[in-house]
Amino acid sequence: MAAAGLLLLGGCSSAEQESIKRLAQPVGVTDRTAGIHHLWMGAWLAAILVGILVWGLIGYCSIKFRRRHDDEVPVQTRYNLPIEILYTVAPLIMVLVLFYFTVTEQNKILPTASKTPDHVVTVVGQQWSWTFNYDKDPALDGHTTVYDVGTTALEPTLWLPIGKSVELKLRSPDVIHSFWVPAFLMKMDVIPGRDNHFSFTPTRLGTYDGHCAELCGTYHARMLFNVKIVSESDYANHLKALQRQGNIGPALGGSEVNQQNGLVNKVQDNGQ
Ligand SMILES: [Cu+2]
Repeated sequence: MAAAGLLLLGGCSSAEQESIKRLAQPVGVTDRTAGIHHLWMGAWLAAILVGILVWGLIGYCSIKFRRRHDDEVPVQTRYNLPIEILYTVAPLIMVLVLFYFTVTEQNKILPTASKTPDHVVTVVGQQWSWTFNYDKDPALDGHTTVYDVGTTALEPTLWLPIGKSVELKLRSPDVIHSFWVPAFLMKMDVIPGRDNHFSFTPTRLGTYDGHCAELCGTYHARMLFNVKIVSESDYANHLKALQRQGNIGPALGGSEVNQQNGLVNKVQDNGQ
């Protein structure tokens, strides 16, 4: 089986091989992702072991109790209490074990790194794009908030500096959205009236894609964005560029989306 596996891997590119080894999970890009990856691999391992056991039992039963020449019906066991208890308790144990590891991991991921993160970004999910407010960022002047914003036609980009702690505050002015960057290996709902937030430190340079993961209306599928993890100097330069462009916030209501760079939202164009 190992040889067959190797043969199968041999036919793939190195990127695909890496992906297969991670069981299709993207490479994590924050200081919180290693534990999530272990949880993912552990859950698969548990599922495979249970699968092998169940398939084994199915195979064993279908051979042992297959139809024979004598056509005799095997003993039919009904209302067997020990067996009933076994297949009630066994799944319960499985769920409890998975639940335990999930909650333990969640408790490690969610606490803020420190009381004063290096950068705070207020993420607004609005129908149907995103606004990223860099709150009074020390990389700028420490008291001006600037923002990036997108439209359904133009994906916005969230810029983050590598190696610095970041807190994302998630806000929605309309309906429930969900902030999902697959490379963060987690997502969190953006709920009107609720102050959801999470912290992390980006650990890998690059551009990663993001989505809204909660069906939020007609153009839900267009709520795409990018995350760019860059050097501290590139981050500071980007914030300065936003300031020069006049993207001075905070922009929390989602209405700024219609004024960005002279872009006018189609809905407004149509007078709707
Ligand atoms: Cu959405």
